[in-house]
Amino acid sequence: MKIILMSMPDVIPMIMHASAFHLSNCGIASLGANIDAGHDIFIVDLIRKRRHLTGYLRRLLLKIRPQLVGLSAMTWQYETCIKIIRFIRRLVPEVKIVIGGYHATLMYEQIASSSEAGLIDFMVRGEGEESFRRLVNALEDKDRLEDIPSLSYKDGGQFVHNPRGELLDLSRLKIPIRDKRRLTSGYHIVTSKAEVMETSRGCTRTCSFCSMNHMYGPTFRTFPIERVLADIDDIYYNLKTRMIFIVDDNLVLDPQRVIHICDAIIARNYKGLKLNVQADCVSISRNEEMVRKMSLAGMKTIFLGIESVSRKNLVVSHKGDIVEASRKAVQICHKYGIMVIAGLIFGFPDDDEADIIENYKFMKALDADIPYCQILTPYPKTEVRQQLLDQGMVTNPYDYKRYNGISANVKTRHLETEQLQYLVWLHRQKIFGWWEPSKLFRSKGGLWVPFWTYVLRPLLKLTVGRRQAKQGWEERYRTDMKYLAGLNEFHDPAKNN
Ligand code: B12
Repeated sequence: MKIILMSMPDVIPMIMHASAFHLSNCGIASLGANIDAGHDIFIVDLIRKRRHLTGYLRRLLLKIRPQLVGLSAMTWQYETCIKIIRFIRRLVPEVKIVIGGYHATLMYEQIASSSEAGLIDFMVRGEGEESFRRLVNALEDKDRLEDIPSLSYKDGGQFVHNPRGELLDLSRLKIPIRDKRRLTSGYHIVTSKAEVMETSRGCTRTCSFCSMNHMYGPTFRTFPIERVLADIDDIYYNLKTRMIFIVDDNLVLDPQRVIHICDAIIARNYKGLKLNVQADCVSISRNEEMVRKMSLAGMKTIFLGIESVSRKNLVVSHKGDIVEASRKAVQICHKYGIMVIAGLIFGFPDDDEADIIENYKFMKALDADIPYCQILTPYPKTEVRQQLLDQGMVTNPYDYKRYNGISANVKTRHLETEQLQYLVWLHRQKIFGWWEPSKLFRSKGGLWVPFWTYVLRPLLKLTVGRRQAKQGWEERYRTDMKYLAGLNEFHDPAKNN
């Protein structure tokens, strides 16, 4: 059978620009790798085809003429996903369509009773490898749809939802597809070629804004060290890529495991390996020896979710008191030469302008290398969504396209949605200004740092700064928002084609 698996083209400006972070999708690459032999599988990350989406899709579909297309979408990408499905159906009407990923997992019941249900043949909820493998077999009459766990299929035109399956034994999964079966290329972080891999799945923390609970429950499973090394070998030797983004939600839940992995990586003596990971402040702040090993193993940046330093907000987000922990975590990371991307979330129900300023000032004083700021988003089925709905704080409950982490969909007791969006933008400009690379960044950031400091930043200051002096903050804000609003407005490929 000919199968195409696709991830969506929608992107937000990560760190500084919408083109800075273009990574492959680990989910579809793992699904494709784990079907049984005898099928032609193709992996396509549409983030790399954003500019020529319609033409690319047409050529791809007409050339391959797949029998099955699988699409992966987060909540905010679902609208684009549906547009693409319409187009696929028009070009290859006989094709079967399966969707999976976060939106299908969270919203399968709503999708099943929506007007789009007719466009979709199957949904896979949760971890997909085993259900997808069996679905492919069932389409060749080698398995039965009604026996496949976590699958939603149609019977008499209506979706039937099979019970969810057990979590998978990760030691049985093959490494993701990164060879010629992956038709898109050019994945990068800023100017470095980059690939993604996993060392674990799940997280036992209970952050109320996170969607992961519905994917894995509050569990944490790890891949065997040999598999982690096989993944690195594939990326390092076969793809000659040195930069790896480890997609684990929280790499450091088991510090002893991290030390074992680091020792194994150090023993392999990969030259120039650069690993980027996500971790929690508390584990980092309490495990200096682990951080030292992480640095020796090539870990260069850590994303730390600080979220908010206002005490009242930490109660809402279930983060515990991480103010001291975050200070200590940044200090330890810097001591071992690891850069910190620090995540902040604005828009908790009690936030006012003073809280926004306080949080930015805290972040500046923290000396984290890059601030990553989001606005509290009421993702479907999260605990925080229900709390915010109950308090009447969600101003956009259903236009999920705006659920991208940077658009305000809530208000607070002190700020209307538009004010919140504006003040988060304004104080970022005022407090951080044109980003100043930290001391560590200057010493480790390579050629990109002088390029930013001496070429790009002066240029931007001159052009944007001049425009702003003339037009004022509000006009510049409106220009930025217009850019954001248009970023993922793809031409509906099903229209006029
Ligand atoms: C790594 C990661 C990123 C990376 C991107 C990596 C990449 N390749 O693009 C970065 C840091 C850039 C990122 C950014 C964002 N992310 Co993010 N990210 C993750 C994270 C931590 C891991 C994703 C991953 O690779 N998992 C491993 C793979 C194997 O699992 P998977 O993708 O879930 O796929 C499995 C199943 O879902 C299923 N499946 C998936 N697709 C399909 C398709 C079919 C056909 C089938 C059958 C099955 C199936 O089977 C797969 C294999 O088991 C998740 C949280 C998590 N731990 O899952 C958040 C997560 C996906 N991100 C999220 C969000 C919101 C974002 C942002 C919008 C905002 C933000 N947080 O910054 C941006 C948008 C980025 C953009 N495109 O512009 C949310 C999505 C919530 C939602 N309800 O939609 C999550 C769940 C985090 C959360 N806390 O809730 N992210």
